[in-house]
Amino acid sequence: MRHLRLVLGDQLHPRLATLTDLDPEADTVLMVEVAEEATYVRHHKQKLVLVFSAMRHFAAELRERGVRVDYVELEDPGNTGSFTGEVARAVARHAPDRIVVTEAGEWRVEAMMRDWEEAFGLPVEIRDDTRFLCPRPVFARWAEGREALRMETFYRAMRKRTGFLMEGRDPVGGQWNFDHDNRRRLPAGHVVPERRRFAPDAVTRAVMALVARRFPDHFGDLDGFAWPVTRAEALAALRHFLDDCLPGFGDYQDAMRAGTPFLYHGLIAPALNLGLLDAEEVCRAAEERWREGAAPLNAVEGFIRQILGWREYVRGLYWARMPDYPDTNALEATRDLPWFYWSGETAMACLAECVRDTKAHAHAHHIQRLMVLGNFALLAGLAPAQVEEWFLVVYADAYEWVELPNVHGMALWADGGLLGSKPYAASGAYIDRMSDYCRTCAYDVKAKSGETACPFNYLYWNFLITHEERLSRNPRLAMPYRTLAKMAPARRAEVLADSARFLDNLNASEGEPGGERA
Ligand code: DLZ
Ligand code: SF4
Repeated sequence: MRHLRLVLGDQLHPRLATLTDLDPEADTVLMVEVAEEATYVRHHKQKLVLVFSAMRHFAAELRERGVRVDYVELEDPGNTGSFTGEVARAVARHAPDRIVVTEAGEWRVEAMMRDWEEAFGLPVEIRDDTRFLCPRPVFARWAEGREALRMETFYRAMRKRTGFLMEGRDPVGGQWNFDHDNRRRLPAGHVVPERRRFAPDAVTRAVMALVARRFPDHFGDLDGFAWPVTRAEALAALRHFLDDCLPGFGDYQDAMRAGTPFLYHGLIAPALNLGLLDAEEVCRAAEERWREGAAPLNAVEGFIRQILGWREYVRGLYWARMPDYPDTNALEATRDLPWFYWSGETAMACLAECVRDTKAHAHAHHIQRLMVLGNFALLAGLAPAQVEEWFLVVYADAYEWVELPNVHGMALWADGGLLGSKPYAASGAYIDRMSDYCRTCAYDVKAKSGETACPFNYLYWNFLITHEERLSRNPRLAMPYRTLAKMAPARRAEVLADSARFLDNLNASEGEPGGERA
């Protein structure tokens, strides 16, 4: 039997299901750089470099292990530019008996794979992606018959299923969740660990030149690329996180500071989502640190909840609800994405800073994404599809399976509460509490109304007023709605007027204080 084994750009794992029973004498591994994947959304330049460079390194490592790899580069003559076109050409070259793949990360790509059996007249075996800890059918069984799919319930089931941080049937430390310990602001003068940078080697530099030449109009800076592109580098990044960041990760997980985008965050998501690391090994490594006494439980539990809980949960939900999941728009949000999401040109210091970080590094951490960029999109009623595309484009770790539930469900509540029990709406006070952004802002975070007031302040109440009918009965919003009920009519009118003025100007003068552009 001659197998053609296709490995996708986000499947670069040494024990990938596609490769387990590989016969080096008979089989060929196919890897293809295709224009369609690079342009179906206009990915950040660093994300393109990351994927192509990691693919080239992975192919070289397979060859060193004696595997025959047919690798098609983006600019190879005859490259058709699509997965289906390249598999067709490879079938003609190798005349395999069967095609073997692992299920795709994105519904769009898996739909292509499902057509191949008929298109090529060959058996196409689509294997389970064993890099995840919750197989799709297990999630589907868990989700069956549940009206709301709450992550906390899923997470506890996953702790029991895998035994991470468990003592028999009970969670270690007597508690499932230590999140309330994880909300500290960064003290002034606190020194955070240096980011571990991986200098581009010759392969990465060649890809950087390719990306600069072929995708000059894509968002993001190329210079400063420092992501791990091999498994060895990814393991070094993981070790750096465990040694230097994990002990402080819990306490400062939600903190933000201008000019300091990385803080105690792992920066391993891009490697994890490419397959250079896997979920089980990172959870195991973090748990070991706690058992050795090298990291506190709140940090380790917080980290494991992100991977074993949240990451597996959003993937399960994505597959359980696709392809219809993005079609809902529960809050009827239709406003166009403002230009400053690309340019960073806004007088709102928090948004400008988060866009700057994103542009420079293809990275922002979860609170920047959720509570600044996502929160603004929610409060301003930006159209979900536009916001979703933005998040998919700009982050090095973003693939649709992880981006869509996070943005559509968590940040924008566009699914009407399937994923989150309430919209994550917050006023400027939250951003001020968790960051130092407001200190340099042209707006006044303490002011509630008028041209110089922090827009988050009136947009927050405007949001609650606009969606009163839909949201006021939500028990998790009882408190703000009680406050709203007591709001004087004149104050309500002021909130609505400030918001209308700001939103009407969003894409013109951007509603800056005094109407000037930043
Ligand atoms: C993201 C990406 C990019 C930019 N390019 C390629 C590519 O040329 N070849 C490839 O195999 N994969 C690429 N990827 C990753 C795929 O888009 C990824 O496999 C799907 O998004 C998830 O199913
Ligand atoms: Fe952001 Fe408002 Fe603070 Fe300015 S004042 S940084 S707009 S939260």
